[in-house]
Parts: sequence; C-alpha cells; structure tokens
Amino acid sequence: MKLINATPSPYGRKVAIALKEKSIPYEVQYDIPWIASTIVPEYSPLQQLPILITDEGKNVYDSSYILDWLEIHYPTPPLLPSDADARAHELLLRLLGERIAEFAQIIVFEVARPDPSTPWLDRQTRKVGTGLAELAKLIGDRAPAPQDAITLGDIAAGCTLRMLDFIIERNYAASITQFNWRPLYPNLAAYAAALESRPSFLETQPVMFELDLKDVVEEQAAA
Ligand SMILES: N[C@@H](CCC(=O)N[C@@H](CS)C(=O)NCC(=O)O)C(=O)O
Repeated sequence: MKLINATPSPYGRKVAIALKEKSIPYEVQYDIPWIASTIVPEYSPLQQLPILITDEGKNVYDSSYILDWLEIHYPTPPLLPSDADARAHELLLRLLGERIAEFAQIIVFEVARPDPSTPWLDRQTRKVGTGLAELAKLIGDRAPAPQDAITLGDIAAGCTLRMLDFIIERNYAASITQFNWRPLYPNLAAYAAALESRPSFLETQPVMFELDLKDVVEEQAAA
C-alpha cells in the first residue's frame, strides 16, 4: 500500500500510526497539498491528504474513513474494543480529537490572514478550549503502557495534542493561549507522554515543510 501524506499532517499521522500498530507494510509518498503541483486531486475528490492507495489500486481518502477501512479489512489487532460502551467511548474520543484539530487548523490559517477576524478567532478558540476540557475529563487517568492496546480514540486524541504542541513550537498562533493545554491538564500530558513513547508515534513525528502560510492564504484570497 502507499500512503500519500504530508510531513506535518496530523491527519496523515493518524493513518501512519494505525498502519504501524497493525504491522501493515506501506510506502509513503510525500506531497504538499497547498501548492499548485500537488498530486492530491488525481487521487481524492476532496483534494486533501491523506490518501491510501491499496495494493489493488483503490484510492481511500479522508483519515477517519481510511482508519475505518483499515479496521474493516485488517481487523487484527483491533483498534476499537469489542464491548459496545467501550467502543462508543473511544469513538467519542476520536470525534473530539478530530474536531479540535479542525478548529486548530482553521485558527492557524485565520491568524496567517492579513486581517484576521477577532470574532471568528474567538469562536474557534472557545471550541478548542471546551473540546480540550471534555477530552481531559473523558481521558481521566488513562496512560496506556507500551504493551497495552491503543484505540482509534487514542490515535486521534494523541495526534491532536501533538498538533497543538507543534503549533506552539512553530509559533503559528502565539496569541491563542488555549493551545497551551499542558499546564491546564497534567493528566493529558501523562497520556500524551505514554502514547508518544510508542514506536508508532515516535516514528511519525511531524516535520514542517517549506511553506509560508501567509502566501497560502493570500493566494486563496486572490483566487
Ligand atoms: N478531514 C480530513 C482533513 C485532511 C486535511 O485537512 N488535510 C490537509 C493537509 S494536513 C489538506 O490536504 N489540505 C488541503 C486543502 O484542504 O485544500 C481528514 O481527516 O483526512
């Protein structure tokens, strides 16, 4: 299989982690979806990374659907528990992780605009804040040991927490203090540390590519 990914993508990282947790061999083709020469429109009608090209040549796109597809076709080891309540709990963690990442991405691009909208930023920022509070409540004292199974909820939540750290490290949204989740939620810090010590997480650390976000939003505004 081939994963079309971008080096900093938290969405592509989720897929790469699942492939590694399931010991599925794959190759990676890196792309930059924000530039004109991107290859994503050839493979996905949604024109976004990540895309998984199966051995049969089928294009599977959108990280959540790719993970569902992998769970259906490669069920061992499972990344969801068999108990119905436990499964629903993990899917809720996954949902929170995904939505917080989307709000964070909206914020980063809005901040890069020449004249960011304060009400729009406030709206997205509030959602990041309440989403993180809920995530912290639901995670509680969970911190999976290296030999423990992890879930799609852990993958989504872990990738989103790392994404927020990455945004802080890169100084992409210095004014958005809500991204600084660590002092507020020590339990999430312990949870993230446990996840980030797994080989699947260690081997998929986000790396920025050469891209000026201000150029991207200016091109969008001009289009
Ligand atoms: N919901 C999508 C989001 C993926 C996404 O936002 N990918 C970014 C790269 S990290 C992208 O391809 N953006 C290009 C665009 O939206 O035009 C998923 O989970 O796969």
